[in-house]
Amino acid sequence: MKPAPFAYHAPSSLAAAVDLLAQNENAKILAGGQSLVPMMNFRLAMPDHLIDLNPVTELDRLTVRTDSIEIGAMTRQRRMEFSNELRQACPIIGEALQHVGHRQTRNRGTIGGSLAHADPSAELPTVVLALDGVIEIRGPRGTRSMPMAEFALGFMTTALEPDEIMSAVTLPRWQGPHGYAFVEFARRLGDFAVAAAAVMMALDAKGTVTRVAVALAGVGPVQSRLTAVEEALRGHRIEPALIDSAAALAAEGDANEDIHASADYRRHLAQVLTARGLATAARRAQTQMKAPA
Ligand SMILES: Cc1cc2nc3c(=O)[nH]c(=O)nc-3n(C[C@@H](O)[C@H](O)[C@H](O)COP(=O)(O)OP(=O)(O)OC[C@H]3O[C@@H](n4cnc5c(N)ncnc54)[C@H](O)[C@@H]3O)c2cc1C
Repeated sequence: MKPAPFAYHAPSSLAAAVDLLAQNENAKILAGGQSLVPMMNFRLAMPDHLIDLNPVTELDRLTVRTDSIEIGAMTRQRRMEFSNELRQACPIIGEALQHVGHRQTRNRGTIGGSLAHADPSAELPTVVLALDGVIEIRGPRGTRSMPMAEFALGFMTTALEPDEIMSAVTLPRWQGPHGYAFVEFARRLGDFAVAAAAVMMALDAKGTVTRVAVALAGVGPVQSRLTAVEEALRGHRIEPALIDSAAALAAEGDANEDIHASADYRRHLAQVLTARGLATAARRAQTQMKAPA
């Protein structure tokens, strides 16, 4: 199918893109086009104006600092996947990207597009939520930022106003030895997750969980932080029985039901994937602690 007719704009700066978005009604931002273009082809999206961010080079940046990582909204998923600096600073991102679509979609797809599209099964928003990422937003009223936990409001809905553009995401870096894991169940390689879990974990010398973050995708209408699981782990020595009892809490609560999986099956996956993610993150944290400084 072909999209409905639209006017195409190619601004060369973020400021110009914000102006165009403010001036034109029923306008849409085009990033990698991997979700928007199929939706336009099916006429599920029919913007009158398409504002292409691809010429806005200031949005394509990846800066790894000692305490944080800043990623411009137009940074391609493939660039993130291949960045040695990012792999060393925050390997969970690369692990999650292995599950994001296909090589071809990652060549075009951007981090901003994935977060703004807000698919509840998408991997990158899950990782950004687990890492307490902060979203930077530019609009005609200036720049604002908000935690990822407040950015995704519901099924494919974000806190972006219609005249705002996501410009970057900042990820605070975990300091000291820690483990990570991104685990997913999908019907086929490259498909969206039926369910997925992102886990970060730090242990002390005795194996006690000092810090932990668990985020889940694909189960509810939006990615969620499993705070009950985190609380059950924090301050306790990590061992298989603790992982099992904490992961059981992931199965509590509502779950989506659709052609891919029943609600019960999704709850089961939530528990299994959380347990696997916790075990892998704990093992990696222990290995990190033994590694020579
Ligand atoms: C075959 C196939 C398989 C896929 N599998 C997966 C998968 O397993 N997991 C997954 O997460 N994704 C998957 N995707 C989608 C993924 O490839 C996209 O990269 C992602 O969903 C959107 O990113 P994009 O840069 O292509 O954004 P676009 O498609 O260009 O835009 C998506 C939406 O975000 C808005 N938007 C984009 N950038 C901004 C911005 N900076 N500010 C405000 N709004 C913005 C657009 O207006 C649009 O509404 C798949 C796609 C295909 C075609």
